[in-house]
This record gives sequence, structure tokens and C-alpha cells, in this order.
Amino acid sequence: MNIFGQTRSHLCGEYALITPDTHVVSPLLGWEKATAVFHITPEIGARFVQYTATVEPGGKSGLTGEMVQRFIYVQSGSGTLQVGSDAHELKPGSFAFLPADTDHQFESKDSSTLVVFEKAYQTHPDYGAPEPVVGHRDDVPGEPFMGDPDARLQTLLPIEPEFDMAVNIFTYQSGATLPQVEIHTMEHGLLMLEGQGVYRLSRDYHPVGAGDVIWMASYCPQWFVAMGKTPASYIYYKDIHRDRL
Ligand code: UGY
Ligand code: MN
Repeated sequence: MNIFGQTRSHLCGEYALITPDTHVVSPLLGWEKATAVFHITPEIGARFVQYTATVEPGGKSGLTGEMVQRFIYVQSGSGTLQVGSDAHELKPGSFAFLPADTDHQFESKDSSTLVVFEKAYQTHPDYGAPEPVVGHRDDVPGEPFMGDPDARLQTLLPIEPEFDMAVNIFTYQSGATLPQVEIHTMEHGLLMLEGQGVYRLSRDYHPVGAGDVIWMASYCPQWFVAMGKTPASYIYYKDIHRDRL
């Protein structure tokens, strides 16, 4: 969009579409040689945080606050993630889940871009804390979503009651859709990774493409159709497995 004073970004109580032209860079306290764009925070009405961290070569992550769990997805660059005494080499497509109060540090080799989701952990009286998870997108099978082989879902974390959050990657062939308009209690934070399409959010239909971020509040009606000549994919967060009362 090259007319000044215009943007595709749109915010209302039910959702936010935040496009790259409106991003503003902030310092990332506790990290070294790193900055962030905070996309979704409690100030918008969310119960979690989503940001993009840019870490220079030799830069390092800091720890989360107490009882806050962190999920990292490497969008570009590479580095080493130390989790306790284990070291993991991360590259584009790698991801890691660090349960609350897990001692960890990512050190960037190249300049790295990380997609980060953080959520205060909600304990459950019947289940213990989850374990750390480290993996790569290419090693996670994509299951047809509600029987549609053109809309595939990769669940990056175990869907087990110890986990109070999920992070998935949805990949759609051009023309594939979410099979229904969804309305649900879980909220979402989403980053378009590849391709483009049209997102229905509440009563609005927005063209979206790689780099766009969307927050969907609980009960925000949502639907997606992939369009264009290449598949569209997005990574997204949702809160799961905890009673509201
Ligand atoms: O997991 C989900 O609720 C997912 N189907 N929602 C979405 O892609 N907007
Ligand atoms: Mn949904």
C-alpha cells in the first residue's frame, strides 16, 4: 500500500489484524543484542503475548517471568538453544516449548527471527507440569483437517492435559478453506508464514498474506480461504484444557 495514511491493519474488540507496515520495534529487556515487535499483549485484551524477536549474531534470549511458559519458532537464522544441560541446534522451522520456570537460553549464530508465544501457566489439580519439547516443522506429520487432504494441520505440541496451550501450523492448498465458520471459547494468536488468502474475522473479510498477524478474541467468528498460486500456511496459538470456572 503506497498511499500515505493508509494501512490494512484493523483493530476492534473482537480481533486485530496487524500488518507489517504498522510494526514498531521495542527493546527486549533481559535479552542481549535483540529487539522485538510486540504484536499481541494483555493491553489488547489477550490472555497471552505474541512477539517477533530479532536476535543479532551472538545475541541471547533472557528468561520469562515466573510461571510463564514460552514457545519459540525459528522463522529465519539459526542458533543454539540450551535447555538445562541439553544443547539443541535450531534452524528455520525449528521450534521449542519451554515450560514455566525452565532454565534455557537461545544464542543466535546468524541474525535470527523468532516467533514467540508466552502464556502464564495454569496448573491443574489432576495433572503435573508439561515437559520441554524441541522439534522441527518438517518432522511433524500434517493431518487432513476434518477429512480434507488440502487443509493439513500439524500439531507441534502434544495435545495432553498437562499442556494448557497448543501451537499448530495450518497449510492450505489454494482454494482450500476452513470447513466451517468457527466460534469458540479459545483465543488465537496467528502469524501468516507463507502464501495469501482471505480471513473472515467477525463480519469482516480481510485479504491477508505472509507477515500479517491476527489476534482473535474468544468467540470471534473466524474462517479462511487460501487464494493465489502457492499454498498458504499460518502458525497459531490457542489456549486449551483448562476450565473457565
Ligand atoms: O484450532 C483452531 O481453532 C483452528 N481451526 N482455527 C483457525 O484456524 N482459525
Ligand atoms: Mn479456531
